[in-house]
Amino acid sequence: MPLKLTEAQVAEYHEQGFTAPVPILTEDEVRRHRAALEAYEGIKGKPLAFPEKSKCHLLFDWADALVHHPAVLDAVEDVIGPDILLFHFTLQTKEAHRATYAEWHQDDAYFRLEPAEQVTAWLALSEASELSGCMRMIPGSHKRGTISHFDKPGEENIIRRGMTVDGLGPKDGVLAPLKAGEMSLHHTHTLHSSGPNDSDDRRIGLTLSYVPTRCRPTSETRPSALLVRGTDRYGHFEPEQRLGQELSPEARAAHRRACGLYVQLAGIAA
Ligand SMILES: O=C(O)CCC(=O)C(=O)O
Repeated sequence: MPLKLTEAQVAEYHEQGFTAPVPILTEDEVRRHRAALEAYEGIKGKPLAFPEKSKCHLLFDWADALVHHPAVLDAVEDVIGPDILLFHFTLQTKEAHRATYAEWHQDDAYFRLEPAEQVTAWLALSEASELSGCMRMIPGSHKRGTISHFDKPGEENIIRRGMTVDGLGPKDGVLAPLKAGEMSLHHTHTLHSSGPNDSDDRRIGLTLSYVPTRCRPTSETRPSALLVRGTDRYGHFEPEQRLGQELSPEARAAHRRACGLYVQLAGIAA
């Protein structure tokens, strides 16, 4: 019996390379976590940006709570098993009426982990609809393995390096719309993209990249990861320590180090 997903969603994940929507947060949780993010943005006077939007679970209590949320981890366990590392996390916000987009890509192009079992949990803190630029997926593309990518950075590209593949347009694939508090799961080889936000609200999404502890980096860099459930019998990643005091000098230093390792691996701060 799956812990969180339905049997049909587990089958869909393995057959199509993604499943959505998975209900995760209550309305109150959405409100609280969004308010915590936006309170900080209010102090700074701008949307959360690099480097803070990358691996923000090492800086902010709201982000630490979400990467450990039992419903998130139950759904992730349903597809990769009980020993789980958080490998990466980027807050992906599209401001209202902005042309921000993501090119078609596989997450594996950046992460380069073996075996190819990384799963991205994309959790919505506001509505992700076709109008606000929700994700699009190519069903079954995860069965094609690693596809050759090239860099295509753009001013409004949500991922600065902008790796992409040939042969797909902005309206290809199927939409994966989510209400605030819902999540999708997609496989590391699933081709996905997203379009602009033409709505009146910000589209706020958390891309939570989880791996089973048996996954290892294929690069020379040994990136960091945070054990969020189970046991790590392998030690393939430099262990991250769970956030102590939000935004403390210690937290800032740990965040800087982890982001530095990730940049060496992926060639970007995203
Ligand atoms: O949030 C989005 O629209 C796209 C994010 C994405 O594709 C990624 O982070 O890999």
